[in-house]
Order: sequence, then structure tokens, then C-alpha cells
Amino acid sequence: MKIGLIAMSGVRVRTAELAALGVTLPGFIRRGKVIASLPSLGLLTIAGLTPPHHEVSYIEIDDLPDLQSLPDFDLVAISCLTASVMDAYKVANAYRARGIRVVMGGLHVSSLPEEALGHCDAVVIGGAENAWPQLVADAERSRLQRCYHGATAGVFEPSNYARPRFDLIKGRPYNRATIQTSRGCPRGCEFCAASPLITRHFNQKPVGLVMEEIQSLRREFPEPFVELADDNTFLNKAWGREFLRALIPERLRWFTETDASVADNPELCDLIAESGCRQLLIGFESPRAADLGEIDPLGWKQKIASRAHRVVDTLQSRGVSVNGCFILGLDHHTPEIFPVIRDFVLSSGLAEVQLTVLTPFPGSSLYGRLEREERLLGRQFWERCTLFDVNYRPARMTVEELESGLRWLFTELYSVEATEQRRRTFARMSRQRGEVSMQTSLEP
Ligand code: B12
Repeated sequence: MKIGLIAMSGVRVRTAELAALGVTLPGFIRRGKVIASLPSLGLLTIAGLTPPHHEVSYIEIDDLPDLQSLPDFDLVAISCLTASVMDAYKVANAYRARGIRVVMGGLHVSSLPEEALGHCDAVVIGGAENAWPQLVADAERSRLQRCYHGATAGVFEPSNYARPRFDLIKGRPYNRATIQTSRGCPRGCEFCAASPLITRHFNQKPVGLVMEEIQSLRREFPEPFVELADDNTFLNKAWGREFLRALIPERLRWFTETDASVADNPELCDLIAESGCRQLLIGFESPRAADLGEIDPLGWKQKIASRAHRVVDTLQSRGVSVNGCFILGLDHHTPEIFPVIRDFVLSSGLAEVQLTVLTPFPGSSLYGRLEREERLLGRQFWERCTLFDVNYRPARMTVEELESGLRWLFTELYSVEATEQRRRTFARMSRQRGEVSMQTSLEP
């Protein structure tokens, strides 16, 4: 069969003023440009799971093209996130109108399979592992079922695992590529809409397998900038040390998301710096522990909130920049939170900052709670699930106050001056310890 793997790609923001602001704010637009060019690791993994006698093509769709111009296949597999699912449905409908079978999967589809089945022939709930090979065999015999369930445990065991097909993107102009070292996270954050939506367990890839993937990526992209597509890379500190020791000889530049507990482990931090890590993205969510109640049911983030400055200092003094993430519109937030976050960012010396609004993605615990509390603004607001558009009624401010506070904070923290100031502070912090890396930029 000829199988078309279609990724709904690109970054998205609906609120016009924010989109316009993004064009002029260097800190924001720089990160936007850098991340926007990532390929879909999910579909490259699916390509790896496909028996070799099938011909697979990998296509990305950012803005919807003329749907008649899309190439023909025997089977089309579409991957999308919530923000792009409505576009994905249009692509699916167009293919089905031509009599071409369409399969969908990913985080949104796994949360709302019935909705997706209104637009496609079959869905995979969960990861593609342990589902895709059967699905392809069924499609080959024209016996496609409506619903397949992927593995949620043992995802990286040999019976389920396949190496992503990086050869499919060879020569394309990506400025970075993703490798996944783990799937899932046990921290239980209420807003989480990442891989815990597709796996009930924390799955860790053996270090040897990660290194093989890095080698395989390097055959296509000799000097890659690697972004680890994990939710929380260094949950397991012993695994982390083993991985980083293996990574050092590779002399890679890399980035990942993890939690603040890395900073409790000086040896791990030394290895992170030594192995070429340019930046760690860490969710502080709010500077005040008291704000974190609802979103942190296990109390873990509340415990470390008072140590946030030390976390930044521990990593940045080693030359690893920290991208601190803050979520605006938590239930304890009043309009006073905006200057509080600005002051925290400035006083901590954070090299980079990510500001987003609380977003009820379907499938998340947050969505369930806000739905029960009748605080969701409308139904099927999927195109607004961008992390920048407000889709719910905040508890202690109006929607307008949240939107204007976000715009204010954007201009305060993503201006040329603020961005330069953060770079200088980071350079000073890393110099103080005599570390080598002055590189603050995520750009390869
Ligand atoms: C890389 C990445 C991107 C890349 C590439 C996305 C892509 N096409 O895969 C880019 C830069 C384009 C991107 C953009 C955005 N992203 Co993003 N991104 C990520 C990131 C960091 C890693 C995703 C990843 O590679 N996972 C690993 C792969 C292996 O997993 P997977 O894609 O889920 O695929 C598996 C299964 O889901 C399944 N599967 C997936 N697709 C399909 C399709 C079929 C047919 C089948 C059978 C199975 C299947 O099989 C795969 C293997 O098991 C995650 C955060 C994280 N830490 O995970 C956020 C994340 C996915 N992004 C997120 C968001 C919000 C966005 C944006 C809306 C941001 C914005 N404002 O623009 C946009 C939306 C883009 C769009 N067009 O929809 C949210 C998604 C929440 C949600 N439920 O929708 C996440 C979870 C981050 C977060 N803060 O919560 N993103």
C-alpha cells in the first residue's frame, strides 16, 4: 500500500492582538520560530512500525492547502493536536470524499475518539505501538476496524518498539529534531495534556536505545540540535546520570523539559552541563506556593516553590539556561499576579520565560473540573487550545483582565530590552562559576 503520513504542523494563536504582539517581541518570536520547525516524531515512529513492503511518505500541513491538490494514497494517517484538529478533520473529509481511507491518532483523538470517528475510518487510542502493525495488516485485507488500542505499558519493549524513520525527513530544513526518552509522568498536574493522555504508565527508554536513535538521527543530520520530546526527562536520576555519561562523547547541543528536582542533584547538574545541554524548560507555574493547590494534587510543586531561585542559580551557574514556565489564570490568581510574575522573573535571573494561560485541553483533569463547574467558554473551542487563548472563566478575575494581563506581561518580558537584560544576567551567572558556555540561544 501507499501510505501517506500527514502531520498538522506549525504554531498557532487565535487572539489577534497576541498574534500581532508576537511579531514584534523578539523573545517570543525567536522561540516560536525555533520550535515551529519540529517534525512529528509520532508519525516518524509510525513509519518505523510500518512493515517495509509498504511505501510511506511524510507530509506536513501548516496552513490548509487546496484540499484537491493533496496527493493520493491507499491509506492516510493524520496526526494532530487539539489546536489543529478542526483542520485535520477537513483534510480527513477531503480524502474520504475521494474514497481514500483515513486513520487518525494522537493526544486529542485519544481523548475524543467518537468525535474523530465522525471524520475518519479508524482511530488509534493511545500510542501507535502495538496497534499500528495490526491496523496496517487489517487495512491491507480491507478489514479495517473502527478502533484500535495501543500499548500503555512496555511501550519501548522490543515487541512494541520501532525506531523512528529519520531518513524520511533527510535534507529538509529543520533546525532541530526530537528524540523521545520517556513517555508519561507521575506528577499528576491537573492541566497536563501531554503524554499522560496516551499512557497510564511512566515508560522509560533504555539508554542504549536512545543512543541508537541519536546515531540514526546523525546519519541524516550530522550536527543536530536535539529536543527531547519528553514530559519530564530526569524523573529517574540514576537513568539520567547513565544517559548523560553516554551523551557526553556525542558533543551534541540539546534541550529538554524536566522538573525542578534536577537541581537537588549536583552531580546530575554537572553532567547536564557537560553533555551540551543549552536549556532546561521547567514549569514553576506560579511564584507563590499557595497558588498551586488545584493544579498540583500531589503537592509536589508546592514543596519546591520556595526553592525556585536556587534551582535557577544551580543550573545557570553551570552555563545551562533555564526557561521558566508560568501559567496565568490559576484559581488563586487575581490581577495582582502579573507584576508578581514579572518581578519574580527579573529577580531570579531566569534566562528565558514561557508565559501561557491555563488551558483546559480535552482529556485533562482540568477540563473535567472546569466542565463540572460550568466555567468552560463554549463547546468545541479546539482551535483556541493554543496555550495563549482564554477558554474558561477565571475564578478571581475577568476574562478581559486575564487577556490584558497576559498582553502586559508579554510586552514587559519579551521586549528587546528585557530579552537582552536576561541574556546578560545569564552570561554573568554562568561566568561567575567560570563555566565555558556563554551560549544562551536556542538557535542552532
Ligand atoms: C514537538 C512538539 C510540537 C511540534 C511538533 C508537533 C507534532 N506535529 O508532533 C510543533 C512545534 C509543531 C508543536 C506545535 C504545537 N504544540 Co506542541 N509539542 C511538542 C512536544 C514538545 C513533543 C511532542 C512529541 O513529539 N511527542 C512524542 C511523540 C512520539 O508522541 P505523539 O506525537 O503523541 O505520537 C504518539 C501517539 O500520540 C500516537 N499518534 C500520534 N499521532 C498519530 C496519528 C495516527 C494516525 C496514529 C495511528 C497514532 C498517532 O502514536 C505516536 C507514537 O506512539 C509536546 C510536549 C511533550 N513534552 O510531549 C508539545 C505538545 C504536544 N504541544 C502542545 C501544543 C499546545 C502545541 C501548539 C498548540 C502550540 C501553539 N500555540 O502553537 C502547537 C499546535 C500545532 C498544531 N499544528 O497542532 C501541547 C498539546 C496539548 C494537546 N493535547 O493538544 C503539548 C503536549 C505541550 C503542552 N504544553 O501541553 N508541538
